[in-house]
Amino acid sequence: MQYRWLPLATLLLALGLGGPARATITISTDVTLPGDPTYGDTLADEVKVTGSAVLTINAGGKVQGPLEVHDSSTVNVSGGQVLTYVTAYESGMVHVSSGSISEFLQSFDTNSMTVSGGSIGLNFIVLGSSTATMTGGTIDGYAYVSDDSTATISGGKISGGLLSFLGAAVSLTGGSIGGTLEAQTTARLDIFGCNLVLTSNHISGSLLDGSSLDNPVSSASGIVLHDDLEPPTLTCPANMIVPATSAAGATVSFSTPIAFDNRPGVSVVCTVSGTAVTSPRLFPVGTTPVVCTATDACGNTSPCGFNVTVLPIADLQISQSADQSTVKSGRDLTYTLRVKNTGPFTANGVIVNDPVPSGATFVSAPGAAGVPTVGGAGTVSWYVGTLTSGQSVTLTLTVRVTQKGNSTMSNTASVSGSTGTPDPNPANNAATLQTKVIGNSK
Ligand SMILES: [Ca+2]
Ligand SMILES: [Ca+2]
Repeated sequence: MQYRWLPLATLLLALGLGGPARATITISTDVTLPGDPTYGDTLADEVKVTGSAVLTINAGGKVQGPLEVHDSSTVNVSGGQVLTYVTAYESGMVHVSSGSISEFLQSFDTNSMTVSGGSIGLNFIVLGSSTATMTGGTIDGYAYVSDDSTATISGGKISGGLLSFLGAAVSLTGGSIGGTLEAQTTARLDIFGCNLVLTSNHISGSLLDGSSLDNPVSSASGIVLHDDLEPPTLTCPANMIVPATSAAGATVSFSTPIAFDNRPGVSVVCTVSGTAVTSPRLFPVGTTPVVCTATDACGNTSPCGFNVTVLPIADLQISQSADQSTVKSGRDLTYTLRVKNTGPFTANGVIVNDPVPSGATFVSAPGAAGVPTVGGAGTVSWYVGTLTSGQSVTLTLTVRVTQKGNSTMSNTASVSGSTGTPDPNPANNAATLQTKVIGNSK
């Protein structure tokens, strides 16, 4: 162990020379304070936790101590108080998430310790190949890390300073450190942040959690700075094409672009015309570019983009009637087709098709662009072109009935538009009319 840098009072306590002799309470089965039937809310003497026992100190629980954690046992300080100090031996574990340890927390062997909340009144001492993690809480004194131990600090507050010795490996990504940063005699202190600057006796910059670093340095030889200069990578969704659902456009859901970075803390914002947007969003008819930017914890950025195209829609509909509900075989029959665009947008490329019914031959179709020969069979086509919303057109087809009487003749006409103007209601794009055929007129 390396005691050269520890204050004398801490050293005496660490060697067990500081306190008056007390009785020892040995705990070898799980105990939770307050509420344990044997102990109530207080362990009033020195306490030794052994075996694989778990001692949990919740709010209202109190341990006089000193408190020793041996073997593979665990102490959870989750809201109560340890009025002296806590020492971990062998593979003992200590987790401080709330509450307080009035003096110090120390580990001597291959211990595992976490501090995520609460407070430690003096020092956090990590020795003997221990592993320590600090994500929150406060340490009013120093953090000492030595003897090949490792410590990871990403949050919380250490008021005194962060000192490492003798093969220790310390990683600092966040939190607040008062006082000096040291990495002496083969220790290594890796600092991850943004715009880190190390001069001979001072270090400044910001850590990855955004907290600022502005500390004296007593030895810079083992301090390694890791500025994040690497921008995130950002992958946008593919371009989207959707039909409008109303004259206003369409409400479109898009997935948030996926960002990766070498450090935590990357954020993604998407904008349309410079204004932040989130999914789902109403997009107007037409093509709208969406621009997204990923920003990492150090302000490095990467862009990506995608287009949302909302197609105009037009509900075309067709209906038909005939000039006779009952026709004699051999006579002519005229169908009237009525085609309407009920909107909400203009329809383009409108085509009406009407195959001459079987049992009839073609006679005439005014305005049709494609017709069968007179007396023949085939499909009549009208290229109507553009129909604005609400506009309609009426077409006629005359056929000669050739099928025998006492039968039924069926005519089906259909309408379609450009694929660039989808039809939200295809069910009314075809109409069929049945006409009764009676005996030969000749
Ligand atoms: Ca980065
Ligand atoms: Ca339709």
